[in-house]
Amino acid sequence: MSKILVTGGAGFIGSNFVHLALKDRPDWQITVIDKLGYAGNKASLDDVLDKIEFVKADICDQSAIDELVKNHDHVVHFAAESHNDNSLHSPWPFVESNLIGTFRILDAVRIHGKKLHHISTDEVYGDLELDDPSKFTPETPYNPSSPYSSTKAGSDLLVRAWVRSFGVHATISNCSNNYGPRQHVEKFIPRQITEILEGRRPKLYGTGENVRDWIHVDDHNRAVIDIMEKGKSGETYLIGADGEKNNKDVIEMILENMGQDPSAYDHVNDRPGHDLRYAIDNTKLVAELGWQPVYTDFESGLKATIDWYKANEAWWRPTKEATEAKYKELGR
Ligand code: NAD
Ligand code: TDX
Repeated sequence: MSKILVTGGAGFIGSNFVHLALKDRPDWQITVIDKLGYAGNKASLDDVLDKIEFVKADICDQSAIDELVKNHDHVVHFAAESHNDNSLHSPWPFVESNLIGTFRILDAVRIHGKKLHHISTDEVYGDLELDDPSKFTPETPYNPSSPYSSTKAGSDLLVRAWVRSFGVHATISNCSNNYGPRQHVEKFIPRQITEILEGRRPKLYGTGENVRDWIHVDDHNRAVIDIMEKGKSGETYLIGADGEKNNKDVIEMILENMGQDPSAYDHVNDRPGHDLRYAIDNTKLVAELGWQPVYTDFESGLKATIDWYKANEAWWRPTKEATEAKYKELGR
């Protein structure tokens, strides 16, 4: 029986990880720590609360983290401030959770001799040109653009230093853009779906030529489990499922799928410093760990995601108004 501590387990990817792990690894004993910030939603775990332990606490709280890490075998660290747009007008929570919080976890893992898997993003590599045929590899130099991605890059470097200097057992994964159920309505795909459900038009930043490499959240989390079980300490694994699409095409697909005119969207103010393109080379993950994505058809994964938001209005409704009020201030 492995005792797994999941940080940020009330967020989008963390809550989907808990659901998947309960199904695929019934011998794991799972504890979630989450501060239930604006993006944390305990309702994402409502149906499994009797199967896990839930602790409402901040990962920056040294004594809470020390006590929890001491009593577990493996920490999987999802907790972070995760939205680029927020990081552009209030960067401090990103420095706090992503850097100081990761430091607290690393130090507890070092002191108690436990294992860590650190969840990171492809955004640490910066962006690629639209016409560049190359993709990010584990050797691509770090070149983050936003306060969000720079604090994630810093957290990765802390992990690498704790492995090298203190012999901590840790792995890192850098994944591309996730989609699926239980994603906060501030993010691109859920925002557009819920705008349409509200009878409003989707909002495309700038020209919409920007490319994201979409992966279903369950494919990401299956790779995380593979890395936790088979990954080598000190190694970085890139997770992506060859899902490159530009934002304009995705908005049109959402509109069509929801029975609307595919051109019925608005262009709004662009994001300052907006990364052009992300693309992941997943060769190492596939060759060394034998991982393969299950959701290879983006349109059917997107349709299932749209259906989830249609069926779960009670989940997203409480956060929708405040999210759109924030965007209105930014002209987006
Ligand atoms: P999210 O914002 O939906 O969830 C983050 C969770 O962490 C929330 O529940 C929040 O309450 C919690 N949290 C934040 N700061 C905390 C703190 N100081 N103490 C305790 N809990 C705290 O984000 P997400 O999209 O699920 O992302 C999870 C992780 O995956 C992040 O590390 C992110 O950088 C990474 N990631 C996300 C994507 C993506 O497409 N969403 C892609 C690659 C990597
Ligand atoms: O309303 C919108 N209109 C729009 O055109 C929103 C919210 C976004 N966009 C664009 C900006 C991006 O090019 O869509 C793209 C995706 O935007 P986000 O969902 O904000 O994601 P992104 O900035 O690419 O970052 C995401 O993927 C990497 C996650 O939020 C990060 O946590 C992860 O590290």
